[in-house]
Formats: sequence, C-alpha cells, structure tokens
Amino acid sequence: MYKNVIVRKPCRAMVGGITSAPELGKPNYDLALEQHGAYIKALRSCGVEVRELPALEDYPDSCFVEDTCVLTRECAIMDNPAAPTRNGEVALMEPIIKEFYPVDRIEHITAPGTLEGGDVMMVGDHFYVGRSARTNAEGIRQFIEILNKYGLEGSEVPLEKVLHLKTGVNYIERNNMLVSGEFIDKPDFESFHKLVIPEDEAYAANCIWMNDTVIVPAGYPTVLKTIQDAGYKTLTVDTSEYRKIDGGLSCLSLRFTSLI
Ligand code: CIR
Repeated sequence: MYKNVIVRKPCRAMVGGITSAPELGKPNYDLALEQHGAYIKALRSCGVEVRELPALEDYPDSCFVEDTCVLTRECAIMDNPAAPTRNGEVALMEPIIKEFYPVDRIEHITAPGTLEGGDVMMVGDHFYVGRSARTNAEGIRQFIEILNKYGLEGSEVPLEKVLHLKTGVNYIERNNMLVSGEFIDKPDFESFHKLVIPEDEAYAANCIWMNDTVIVPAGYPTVLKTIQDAGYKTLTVDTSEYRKIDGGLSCLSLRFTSLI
C-alpha cells in the first residue's frame, strides 16, 4: 500500500514538451490543468496524501515527476535524466524528497550513467529497468548496485521501440502484468499473469495500481474491461493532453510511503 504521492502542476511551457507524436497536436493547457486536477482527486480517493508542487516554467516536462527519482521502501534514488531539458528537474526535487527520506537513504545516479524513473518498474523487491534512449548501461549498473546495498534487486530489460519501460508494461500487483507490443513475449515477464493490451489501445498499458484500485486512462474500453474482469476496482482519468507529449498516468506522480 502507498501512503504518499508527489505531483507537480504542469507549467504553461508544457505545450512545448518533448514529443514523438507531433501529429497529435499541441496540448491545450487549460484542459491539461483540468485533467491534472481530476488525477489528483482520483489519487486522493485511493487513500493517499498528495503533495502538489508548484509549476516550473523553465522545465516544460516537469509535470512528469516520475522521471526525477525512484522511491523505494528502503531508499530514494535521485535520477540523472538523459534528456538535457529535463536534467535540472532533479535538483529541484531533491529538497522535497528530503522531507520524506532521511538524508543517509538518498542516493544518486551520476554521469556518465543516465536513468529516468519511467524506465523503472517495481515488482515487490525487484526492479525491472529498461535500457532505453534515456537510461544507459552505466545508469543501470549504478542503480542495481544501490538496490543491492539495501537488500533489493534489479535486472535490465532492453527496449526496442517505446520511450520508457512503463510506456509498454506495468505491474498491477497480484502477479498481474499489463503488457503491450514488444513486451508481450519478453522472457523477463514469463512468470506473470499477462493481461495483453491490444495494439489500438497500446497507450493504456500505462495504468497505475493505487492501493488495489487501478487508475486507467479514459477512452480505452478494452483495457478497462480487461482490468475489471481481472477483479479490480477501477477509476478512469482523461490524460489526452499529456499523451500529446508522450506522458501517461504513471509519469505524472511518484507513489511511495514516506520513511520519515
Ligand atoms: C519526455 O519525453 O521526457 C516527456 N515528454 C514525457 C515523459 C514521460 N515520462 C514517463 O514515461 N515516465
């Protein structure tokens, strides 16, 4: 169960956030704000305390707080994002993390290692890490070394197509894994019960488990039904404006339990 969530209000500059899908158009800022509000409301209804950070106009993608650090039950690991326009977000997040983790349990990924939290998927005490355009071999090596120091484990998953690992695969507890595209047949996830996401709803592979409710992006009926049929309570939140800049539900929050 998670007790805490951190989110950051999207800034106006988000309309110029990094995107691989310019054909979807630019986000509508007012609608993005409204969707962010609904997201926070959904999280709160799952029984967590939500800390809302102010918008950072200098960092267009800063609402995607998930990429700045990885928060585990033992330690916090500050990331080193490869995207140059995003790297400075980490230093601005660290003082906040210090309110939730003792300083001697805050670790760092450092150059030449790069790592973004969207590439990290937690399954109990094991962390799968996507090797992507944003997360490199040295970043993964450092990350696993830190995990091991705290009695946790990690393994690398090479990515071929998606931006981040969790763009295409997400664990929703109870041994259930949402898998799409390149992840459907990956040997890494063989031992899980796979809920296969159809190609035309691939974006909805990025759902979040929040204390036994699964939050699903609005507009993906097959995925919603698959998750409900697996026995979960669900909530839907529209993330259409974040999708335009490659963001999904998980990217918009850090979900954890404070150690302080
Ligand atoms: C980026 O390219 O960094 C942002 N436009 C999207 C980040 C999505 N974050 C995530 O998957 N964790």
